[in-house]
Amino acid sequence: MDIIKETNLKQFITTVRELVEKKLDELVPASQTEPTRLHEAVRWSLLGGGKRFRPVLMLAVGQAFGCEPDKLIATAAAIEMIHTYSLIHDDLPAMDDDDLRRGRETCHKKFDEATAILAGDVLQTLVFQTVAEDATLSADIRIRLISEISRAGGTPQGMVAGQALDLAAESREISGEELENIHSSKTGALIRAAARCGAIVAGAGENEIEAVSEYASSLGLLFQITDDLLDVTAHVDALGKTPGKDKKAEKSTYVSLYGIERTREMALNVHGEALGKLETLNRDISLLKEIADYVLRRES
Ligand code: GRG
Repeated sequence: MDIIKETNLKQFITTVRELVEKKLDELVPASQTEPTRLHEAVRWSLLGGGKRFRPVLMLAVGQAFGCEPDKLIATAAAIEMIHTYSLIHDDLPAMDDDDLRRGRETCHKKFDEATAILAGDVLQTLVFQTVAEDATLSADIRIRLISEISRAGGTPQGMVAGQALDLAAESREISGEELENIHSSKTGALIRAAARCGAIVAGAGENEIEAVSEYASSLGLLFQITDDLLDVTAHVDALGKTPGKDKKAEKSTYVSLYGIERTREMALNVHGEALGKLETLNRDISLLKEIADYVLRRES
């Protein structure tokens, strides 16, 4: 498939969502596959909505470096799988204990806790199978992608450690620096990995990968800041998950530490930083700029 022609982000997002959802549907076992309850649960969480932000970012970075979607789509789907596994486990009673995700019942509510844990486990391992078996890529690239994604998951700088720090920080006030550190690992690591994987598949140089990485770090921070704002300002229908959860869990957030107005100013500053990091790239960065604008203004 050729480079996606749409330069408008809205159209690009629609096209990427279609591609990713088709790929995800192919990659996960059909609901009728035994054990059916497990596979129904995987499909319930994976194919039931979601912005597909990380795949959009990966394909937009790949496209900026001239790479066609065929080489990017399996890894983008894999990144959506690891993200979905984290959401399933995050919603469990032992963690955030939530009933609503992506506008419908969370996995453990629809099915049961054991099935939800196992559905997350299936998705986490399917991630690495998907990348390892992607015949459109060389073995070297596949190994590099597996390294990037696994680092974003389980290392001390990754998502799981970030989740542990986040849980440990509940019910106590933390510093702005601590908050940034939690989010850099919990949310930022996977967003960074999505962008880096796009650049790696596209054959970008090391300096370019670093610039993309820095852009994605700012984008991840912006994503979290707007998440905190939405938790206090958005309605449940737009959000598709329960708003007001942070306050209820006595979590420190950008809003609880700095108030709404200062948090909005921080969002603008971080947005500016993200754009600044793109300037060093001698590429068509229009979509990547639009993604930063979208994260700044998002309503869900
Ligand atoms: C349980 C290992 C483990 C990790 C959980 C990402 C995460 C770590 C928890 C999610 C908690 C949360 C609400 C974080 C705020 C930012 C964020 C990652 C939101 C969810 O991602 P979206 O908005 O969700 O991209 P969709 O549904 O659109 O894919």
